[in-house]
Amino acid sequence: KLRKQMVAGNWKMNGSVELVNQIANAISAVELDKVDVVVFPPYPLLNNALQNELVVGAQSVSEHEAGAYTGEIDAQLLAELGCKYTLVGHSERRSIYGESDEVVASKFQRAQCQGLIPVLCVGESEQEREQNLTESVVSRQIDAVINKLGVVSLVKSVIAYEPVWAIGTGKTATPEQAQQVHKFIRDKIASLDDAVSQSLILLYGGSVNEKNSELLFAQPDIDGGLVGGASLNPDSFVNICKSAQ
Ligand code: G2H
Repeated sequence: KLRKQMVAGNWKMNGSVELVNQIANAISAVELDKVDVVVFPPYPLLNNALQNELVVGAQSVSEHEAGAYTGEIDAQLLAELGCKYTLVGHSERRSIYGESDEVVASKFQRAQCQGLIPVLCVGESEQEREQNLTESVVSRQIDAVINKLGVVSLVKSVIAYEPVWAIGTGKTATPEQAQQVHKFIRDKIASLDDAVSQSLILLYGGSVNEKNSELLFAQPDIDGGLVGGASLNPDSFVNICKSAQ
C-alpha cells in the first residue's frame, strides 16, 4: 500500500491501569514498522500509557488556551506530556455533548497549534444515510476545517470516517460501502490539492473487529481503523493491528 497503515484504539470511558499494562505487553507482538498503533485511553491513564511506551492520543481536547475552563483539557499540556494525537469531533462528542462543526474545527486548530495531530472524526447517521445525505454530511464536516484553516492543514492530520449507524452497534459498513465514502473523501480533497489527498491517512471506524478488519483494510482508500469495543480486548486488538500490516 502507498501509505503506512494505522490502527487506533478508542477506549472511550473504559479501561484501567491493568488494561494499559496488558495492551502494552500484547502490542510487542506487532511489527510497528508496518503499522502505526495508537491508543486513546481516558485522560487519567495517558501517563500510564506513555510510561508503557505506547503511542498515545487524547479522546478530545479543549478549543481554548489554558484558563478558567473547569473540567477541560489543554492541548499544550497534552503535548507536554508526550501525547502525539487527539481525536476531534467523535460522533459521541457531537451527539451527546453538542459539539458543532465550528467547535470541532476550533479544536482541530488548537491541537495543531500545539503540535498534536488531530484525528477528525466524520460520519452520517442512519437517517442521513437513508436520505442519501452521506456525502453532503461528510463534506460539511470536513469543509468546516478546510474553510477555517485551508486544505493544507490536513497534511498533519488524520480523518476517520465512522458512520454513526455502525458505531458500537455490531453493524459494520461493508468494505464496499466504506471504500465508497473513503474514495469520495479522497477525491474531494484531491480536487483541492492532490498531494495532500494522496498522503492523507483515512481510517474506517464503526464495529471493527478481528473478523472484519482484514477486508476493510484491504480497500485502496482505507488506511487502517479506529477501533472502539474490540480495542479493549488485547488479543483482538493485536489481531486487528496485524491485519493492517
Ligand atoms: C466508533 C468506534 C471507535 P466501535 O466510535 O471510535 O467504536 O468500534 O465500538 O464501534
